[in-house]
Amino acid sequence: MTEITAPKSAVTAEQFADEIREQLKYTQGVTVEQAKPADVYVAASAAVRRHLMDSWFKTQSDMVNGNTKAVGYLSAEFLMGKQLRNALLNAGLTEQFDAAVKELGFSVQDVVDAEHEPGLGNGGLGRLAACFIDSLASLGVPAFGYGIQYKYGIFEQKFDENGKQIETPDYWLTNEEPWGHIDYNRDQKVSFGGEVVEEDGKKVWKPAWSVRAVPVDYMVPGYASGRVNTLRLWTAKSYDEFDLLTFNKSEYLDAVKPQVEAENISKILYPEDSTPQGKALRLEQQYFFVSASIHDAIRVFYPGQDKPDLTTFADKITFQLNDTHPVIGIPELMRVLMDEYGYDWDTAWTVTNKTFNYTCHTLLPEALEVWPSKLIGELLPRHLEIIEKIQDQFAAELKAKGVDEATIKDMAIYTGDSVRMAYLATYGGSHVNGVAELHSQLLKDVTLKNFSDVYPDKFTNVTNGVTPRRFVKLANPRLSDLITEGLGTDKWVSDLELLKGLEPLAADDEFVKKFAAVKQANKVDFSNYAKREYGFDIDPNTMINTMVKRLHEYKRQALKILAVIARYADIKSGRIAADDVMPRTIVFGAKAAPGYYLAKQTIQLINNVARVINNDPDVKGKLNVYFPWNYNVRLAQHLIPAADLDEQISQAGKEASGTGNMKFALNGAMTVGTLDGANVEIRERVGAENFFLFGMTVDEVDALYAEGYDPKKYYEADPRLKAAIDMVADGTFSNGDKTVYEDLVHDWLTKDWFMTLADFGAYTAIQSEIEALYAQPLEWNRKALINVANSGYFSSDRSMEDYLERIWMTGPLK
Ligand code: Z57
Repeated sequence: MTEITAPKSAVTAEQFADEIREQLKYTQGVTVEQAKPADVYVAASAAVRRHLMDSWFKTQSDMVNGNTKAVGYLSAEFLMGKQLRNALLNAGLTEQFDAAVKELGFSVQDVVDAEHEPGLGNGGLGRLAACFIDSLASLGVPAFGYGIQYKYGIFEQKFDENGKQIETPDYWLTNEEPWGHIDYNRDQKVSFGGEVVEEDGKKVWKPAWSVRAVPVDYMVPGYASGRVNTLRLWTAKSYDEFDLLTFNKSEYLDAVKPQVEAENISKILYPEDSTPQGKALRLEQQYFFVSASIHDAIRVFYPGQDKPDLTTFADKITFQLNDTHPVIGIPELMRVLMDEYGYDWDTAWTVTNKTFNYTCHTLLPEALEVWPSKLIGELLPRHLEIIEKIQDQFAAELKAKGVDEATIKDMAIYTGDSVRMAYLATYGGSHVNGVAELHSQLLKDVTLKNFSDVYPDKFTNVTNGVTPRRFVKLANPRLSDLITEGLGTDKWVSDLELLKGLEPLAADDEFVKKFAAVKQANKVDFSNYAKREYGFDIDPNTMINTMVKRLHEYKRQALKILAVIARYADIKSGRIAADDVMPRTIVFGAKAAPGYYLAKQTIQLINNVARVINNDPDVKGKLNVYFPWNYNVRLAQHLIPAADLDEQISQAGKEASGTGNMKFALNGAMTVGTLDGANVEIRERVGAENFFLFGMTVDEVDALYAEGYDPKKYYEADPRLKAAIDMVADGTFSNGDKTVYEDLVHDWLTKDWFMTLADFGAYTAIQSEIEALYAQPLEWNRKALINVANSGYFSSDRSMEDYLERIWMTGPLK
């Protein structure tokens, strides 16, 4: 007997259909006959939301009235993905919805497709935040996600006729958006600019302008926990609806200027991932949402109190700083406590220090934000004063601890010219964590070494995770059913370590064949999806080999495309007989930051390699390359379940964690990867014999840098590599035009900072191992199944438990 514990509402399909009809009629004003799929989508979403309302209220009152510390996850990005299916799952209404929609005469797919995904994040960091708040709700931990409701999310990517990336705005709010509830009556005022004056021996900030921060609340339903938390995303509105003075001078259009400018703050998500731009508007965004969130937490946890006892603040809520983006919250809480509530510096410091913790998501020095003091001084003069004072206190503390002058200088939070936000976060909060074992180690040994020497106890690791609800249960229903069948229970959805119980089944050929059949069916589904959405003809009987992630040099999409070109040349030249080639379909997905030149060249190259290869009869059926544009959460949910082999090939020591690697392993793909980020831990858990490892280690990379890296040497030494690069240079992929990729080729041959050329040999060498295994489907699938069985650790539920125990010191509501 199979034990089924998934939430299931008592509401029948007929009742749910009636609820949709009611919504259509009384709220939207359309009849079922007039309704379009988009109307039904809105109505069904509103109906599900109503089902979650009581749990939402109860969670909030239990949180405020109980004595469980809440988590405030401060993040500039939440890459949520579509909401409807996830809400239905957690409300236990999936089957009723499917039946009701059919009863109303609509196609379930059309209705679900009507939702435009909220792309309020760039990549891993934003998606991680979304997984984390899902897990907190599922664990029953009271939590707020705090961020920004950008009017425009991550750009929509298109490719022009030359294969170049085109960015177009993401108009995600042009249609009715049923999930976010704007709450005008819980607004906050956020001020900027002006000056600091002394009044009666007290510092008083006289700001020059203010914006109105209005919260838009999204429900975050837990799976089988009965809890619904809140994602509160702030939107900026103007107070000066209309400037009467200007208007009277008959400068009509100028009169709305302040409004336009204020609302700019939440207008657009910065499209850079790991490469901050240092723009004033970005700092305005950061302060905007952090200041509003801090004041919101005071409002929520000290309701109706004029003189709250904020010395207890850190017992009410713990704020997690998701990267350096919200770190201005540290001086902001100091300012609020001192200037708005009258506490002295030391009291304010104690509370602030206890309240904040910082997660670092990178090892790239250029990704750690450093703000010019001038900018902070102009925008937030009082905060700059506080930062200077924090620096004085910090330097004195270091001196007292016996740290030498040179090191104190190296560690400066405030250098006079600039403010280093990672250092401010490390000193200003209680804990600092990296996002995978290797990353946390490198943070201590390299990036934040001085800090770890002085404050060793602050440093810890929490390995990232992903939510099994969205990335297994929703994305891969076939595998989910098979897992439930194999385990005899569906409890794994909220206790992913139970997947371990599948391991013995890897010895059962019949079960492995069922597992293989699931993968095959998913590949057929994906092939149909790719045909429908992109017009691609993907052969589901070939190996599906994926590389999906932001386009970044350190991730080394260049390594993959060079290997593809080399393989193409092998077949063309007859060096490998076409019949000996194991057919592969390579699927790339990647957005490049709009100003990232080499990344954009790489995208263009991939598109043109795809064009040439897919049109060459000599390799037909053997090698195909597809690059579906606009990789996003929706595409991820369709592609990941269909992958046979996934690429995680960053230069060792550069990918902080990776989370795509976890999603692929959980869905039964094999990984080819370097010893980087969470790959290390995945390999440890699934077993070295079930992971295709290649490439230099961190130590080897360091040694090669130290010795002086010369990419030309590798180019000259490996004829296959040379041939591949020469093909890029000689115009094979640019209709004979040698100028198109000259900058890219020049970079490879003279710089190649991430050592793509040095790892090329190892990367191509492991391909024969991969192909030998793939030629034995049963053995391949056995190993893939062992990957699934041993990936339960990579649930974001486990990540949350680690944060709760090591950093937040709180737990589920009673
Ligand atoms: C981002 O997506 C990540 C780090 C950053 O500093 C910024 Br900005 C954006 C990514 C890392 O590159 C991944 O390795 C990691 O898995 C992810 O954050 C979540 O921790």
